[in-house]
Amino acid sequence: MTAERLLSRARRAGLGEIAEKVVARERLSLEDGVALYRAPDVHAVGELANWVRERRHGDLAYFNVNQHINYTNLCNKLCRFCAFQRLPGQEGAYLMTPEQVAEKIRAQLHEPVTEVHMVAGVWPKIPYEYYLDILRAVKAVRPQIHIKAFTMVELDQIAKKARKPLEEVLPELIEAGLGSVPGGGAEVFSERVRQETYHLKNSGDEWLEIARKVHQAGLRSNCTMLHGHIETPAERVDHLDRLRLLQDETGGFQTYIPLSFHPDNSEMADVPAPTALDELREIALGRLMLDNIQHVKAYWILMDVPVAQLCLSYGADDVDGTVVEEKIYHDAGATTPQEVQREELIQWIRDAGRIPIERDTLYGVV
Ligand code: V47
Repeated sequence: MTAERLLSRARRAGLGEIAEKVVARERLSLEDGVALYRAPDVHAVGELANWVRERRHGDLAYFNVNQHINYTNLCNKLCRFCAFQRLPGQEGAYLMTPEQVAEKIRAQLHEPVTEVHMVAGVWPKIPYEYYLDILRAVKAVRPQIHIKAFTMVELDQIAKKARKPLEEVLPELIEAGLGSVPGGGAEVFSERVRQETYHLKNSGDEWLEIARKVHQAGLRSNCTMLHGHIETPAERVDHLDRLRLLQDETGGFQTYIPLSFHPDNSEMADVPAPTALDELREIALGRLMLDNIQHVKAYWILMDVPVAQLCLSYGADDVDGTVVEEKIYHDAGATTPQEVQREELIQWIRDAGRIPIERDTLYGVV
């Protein structure tokens, strides 16, 4: 699409001034962000985001061959949106031993897996050594694999158990095999929302401070926002802006992933789930507001696959990976498969009109 057509389409949707900034590569303001959330024509918002996406990545769409391991569902944070957490003695509660984690890796040795994504609940009785042991257990079975593990919230707990500052703990985790950090646990930085739905979890400022330390230790991380529950458009824009400001400082975020709320089996089961149009808009807002983060991921596991395919024309350039055994979203009612074959993922991307590129965790082409 030419710039003229983009501008005239945006003007008809009342987004002319924002479109001019997009074309001129100017940073969008908080007011622009709220206007994009409130714009009735979501497709016009998507076209702006697609313009930015194609300017950065052309027709390329990234995926990887990965494996998820959720090593425990024991958690003391009691987030009201979460259906995965358990307390000891509750039905289904588990904590994998390092040997069980190793067994999960061994079970996929026949697949060309390049990454393990390892996150879990926060349980204070788990000793510091356990975290080092599960990293070493993975590397002992598959030395070449990249370990993307431990959200900022888990890292906070790990440092508490180590009784050392995070700055000293991170090099030890890296030595044991940690390669990068996933984006979870950020939820929405708004203190109002935190008090109502996850008051035991780190505050937004704390999450950002841990991410800063992670980046300063030389690790890349991802970042997320959990959307579609009780947060307002202004609170979402504030969240995106705070990610953008930290990125200006550290440059350590490589991918942004909006996570749409899945209400089933959670304490917030009465809150309606976001619609497909909400998911498309959220991807577009991420692409338009986060002008300094290279990638935007449509995590196919939490969307219907056709929605993830559409997201590739609404700002996303990545769909995550093959996954294998996902628990957090399937406990919360996701009906997508838990695993997909590499060839199927490639076909989904081709069917969406994009060129599939297999990447490793740090976006090296495989
Ligand atoms: O931290 C939990 C969220 C996150 C629900 O970095 C929920 O590449 C919606 O962060 N409805 C974990 N969201 C998943 C995550 C992630 C996923 C894929 C890729 C990457 C990456 C990161 O899921 C949690 C929390 O924010 N979450 N329960 C729920 N019911």
